[in-house]
Amino acid sequence: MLPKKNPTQTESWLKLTNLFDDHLFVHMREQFDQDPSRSKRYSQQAAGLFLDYSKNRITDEIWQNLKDLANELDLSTAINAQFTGEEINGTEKRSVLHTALRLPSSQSLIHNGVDVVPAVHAELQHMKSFSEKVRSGEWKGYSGREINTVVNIGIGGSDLGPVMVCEALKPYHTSIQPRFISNVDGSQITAVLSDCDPETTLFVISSKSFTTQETMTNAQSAKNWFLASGAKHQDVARHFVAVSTNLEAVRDFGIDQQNVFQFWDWVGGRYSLWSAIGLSICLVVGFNNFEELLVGAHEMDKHFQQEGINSMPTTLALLGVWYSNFYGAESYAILPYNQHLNRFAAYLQQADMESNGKSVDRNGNPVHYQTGPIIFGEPGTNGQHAFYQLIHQGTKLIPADFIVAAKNHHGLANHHHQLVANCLAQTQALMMGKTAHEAETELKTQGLSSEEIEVLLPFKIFEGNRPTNTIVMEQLNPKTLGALIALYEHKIFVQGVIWNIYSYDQWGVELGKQLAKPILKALEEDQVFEGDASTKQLLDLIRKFS
Ligand code: G6Q
Repeated sequence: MLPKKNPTQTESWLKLTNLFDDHLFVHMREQFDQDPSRSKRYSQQAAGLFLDYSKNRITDEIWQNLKDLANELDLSTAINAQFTGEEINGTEKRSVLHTALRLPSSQSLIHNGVDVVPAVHAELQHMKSFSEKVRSGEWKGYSGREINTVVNIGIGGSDLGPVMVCEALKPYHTSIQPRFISNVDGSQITAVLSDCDPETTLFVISSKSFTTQETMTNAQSAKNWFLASGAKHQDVARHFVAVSTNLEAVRDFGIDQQNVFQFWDWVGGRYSLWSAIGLSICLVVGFNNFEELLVGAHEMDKHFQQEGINSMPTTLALLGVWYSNFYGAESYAILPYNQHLNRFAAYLQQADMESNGKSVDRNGNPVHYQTGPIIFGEPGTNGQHAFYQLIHQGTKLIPADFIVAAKNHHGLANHHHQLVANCLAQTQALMMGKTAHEAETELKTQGLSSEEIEVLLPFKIFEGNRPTNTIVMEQLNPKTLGALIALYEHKIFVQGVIWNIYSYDQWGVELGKQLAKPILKALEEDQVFEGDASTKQLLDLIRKFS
């Protein structure tokens, strides 16, 4: 079981509070000047990723106390509880074993008396043989043509992972185009289907529960579209497959039992891309690349399990705690300098905010400290021309992770040099800032008069001392991507352990779903809505206009 200690009641928390007061005015720039070994000391490597965390507001003493905090809160026990399949999702009474999906077939993991690894690998084999048939053209559509488009229909955890990975691995795409339908807004399915040919399109209906309103509505509309094209009911089996834990509901939808890919209730939705939910990834990049993704994640799992408090995920987690709980930072930027990672921040928004957006602790008490931050981000260099101004000179402290690969897939060296230079320059600027003296010298060099300089100077100063981490990999490939995703998964877990919250439930998404039912009924049946005056007014207005 997970420990249930209030972090603010620990000795280390108290020490960190005092250290925070003592170090409030220490500037990283001075720390770098005084200690040239700082970058080496605050760097680490794991699973093909290099992390430089030296541009953070830490000293050796602060760092040691942050680790002591993790120790006092029994992080090692918690890691062991997760990896061995204890029911750490306490409110849903479930184990959390996405790490088991990445175990090699030679290993075993006993869950409720059964080794889960053979079942995991049997399903991987199922995904392999199916994806190879489709990719080789052996699997044909109803008119005898090969499949060239895969449409994943799913939402939340059954969408964001596959979308993000398919985007990230674009250089590994071959003949099959991925498309995604998630929103119940009919404009998405209309746009996607307008580009698809029913004879060459395969639909993957991805839904753990197979009851999610959006997915079921989209799946039914896709089936109607398919049948309206002239296909017959018996052709559905060649164009629709399902990924689910609810086999009965899949059968009721009319999908061939042979074409159902399974997973288990110990795989949380937002941690499910490693399971059969990754089928669309397999179809698009090939099974070997999907396997490499698992290998990279497993390497990070081993590192995390072995190194625990000294691991890279714990480093990121502790730095996040330092800024959230002591500096009061409320947000966190994910800034990949890689266009292929353009959905990475959106993916982490779900992984992090749905996991750690909690305000009740594991004892059922309200928490009186910050928990999960607001995650946002866009790829560099685009973000530089948009929201970076606030990170550099705004009133808020926004810790940020910069992610960059040394090699590219496109071969345009001048583009890549500019990309890398910008990434490194941003972290340097955020750390160093620009002093009044430097700004004044610069303005003088530009030939400004002393009166002009006096007016302009306050705007030209950068305080600096803004914390960043930089994650470097040789190349963004399936293996490093797997390691990168697992890095953040474990970071989120460590923070949940420290904040004494349950990271693997999501009760907060339920209320809106419940309240949508009577509104939908009122809309569909043109009935009077019994509810609050504002909602009633809005509903009446929409009905009047429609
Ligand atoms: C993730 C959540 C949620 C879920 C979707 C889709 O952790 O549980 O985002 O993935 O609601 O659920 P289904 O896969 O059951 O359709």
